[in-house]
Amino acid sequence: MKRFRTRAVHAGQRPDPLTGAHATPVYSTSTFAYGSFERGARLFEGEEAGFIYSRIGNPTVRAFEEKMASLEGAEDAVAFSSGMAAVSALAFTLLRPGDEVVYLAPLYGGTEGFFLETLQKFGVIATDAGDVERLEARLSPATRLIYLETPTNPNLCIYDLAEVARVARAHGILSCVDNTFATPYLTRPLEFGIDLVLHSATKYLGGHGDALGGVLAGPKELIDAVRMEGLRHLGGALGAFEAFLLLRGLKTLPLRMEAHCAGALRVAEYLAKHPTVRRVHYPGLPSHPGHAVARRQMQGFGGLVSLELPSREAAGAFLNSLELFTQAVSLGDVESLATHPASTTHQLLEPALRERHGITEGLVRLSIGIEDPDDLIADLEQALERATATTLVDS
Ligand code: 4LM
Repeated sequence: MKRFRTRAVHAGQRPDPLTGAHATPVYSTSTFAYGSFERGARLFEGEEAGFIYSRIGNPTVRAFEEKMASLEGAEDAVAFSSGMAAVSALAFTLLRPGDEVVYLAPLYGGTEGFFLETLQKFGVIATDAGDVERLEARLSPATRLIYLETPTNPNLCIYDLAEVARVARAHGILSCVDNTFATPYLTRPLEFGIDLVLHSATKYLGGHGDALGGVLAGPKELIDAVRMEGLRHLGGALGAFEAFLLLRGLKTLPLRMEAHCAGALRVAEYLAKHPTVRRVHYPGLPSHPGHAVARRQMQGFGGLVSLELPSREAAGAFLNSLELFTQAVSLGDVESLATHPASTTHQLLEPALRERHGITEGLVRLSIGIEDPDDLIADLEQALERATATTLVDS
């Protein structure tokens, strides 16, 4: 098998058989002519492989799925219109009333909200196991799925994938890791024995903040099941143009991730020395509680850095003073972004739940882009100066 950087460029893509087009064309078509009554019947029976209708398969989207399967080391992958479409398709395919999802918090606020509110309406229970040490004890006969992120959104906890996989396998329970923050360049969960890996492709996979997408990768049998139920019936299909943008983004994933990781480490080291910053969360800092595990399971520590300022007001003053960072949700773009999770990405969670997950009012999440780290640090420096002035006035 070719190495990762080579697969990022080539996997899933070949010259267009009809025209020889070198870049995978945007197959902007809803439906595909099957040519004859007999072939139509064979396609629908699954006796012959071929495209039928773009909600369940499209050549541009298929190239993206094949590239992602290759990068994650999975048998197959299925793409969606967003990360949340992937999460909901997975859940509605695998779970039945009475089943339980055990998850390791925190998660992206939308995912935890979906687990606690939407799934509950369909009789599925979602339980936060708290940490890996307590995971095994929290499983019940109804547990059907173990779900986690690592590093976690927004405060970058690290979970031990080998240990999660061991527990899941010992109990015959499926495990799924949302690998959005790490990307397959830094961590490939399936190599640790995890069953399924999910992404918001909107983030690092696309990398340029111009496309929404999601993807799920894993064993062919499970991917087929999710495609034929969760994708076909819920309908969250990835568009061909978005697939084209994601394919283009993926070619430079390794190069971008190197720049994100190098920049984030510089920023984290700078912030860790700043007197106004109460705490820095970055798995690349030796002081991070998950540093040793991160060293084992990541080939770089990622592009997200979170910092705790003394108060919500200080966080607001800091964010309003940033000039190079854009105040916006989302992450993984070439441009640096900054947000206040408690009032944005995790705002829907009950304050007590946020508190329990360590999503404090002073927490700010930075997505470090690929700009020159010296310019980013200069911007943080001037913004921290203004936040410090606010803090002094407050106290
Ligand atoms: C954000 N995140 O945090 P779509 N999984 C993870 C995520 O961070 C997200 C999703 C899934 C943010 C969006 C506003 C770890 C999203 C959901 O947004 O549906 O592609 O992915 O800023």
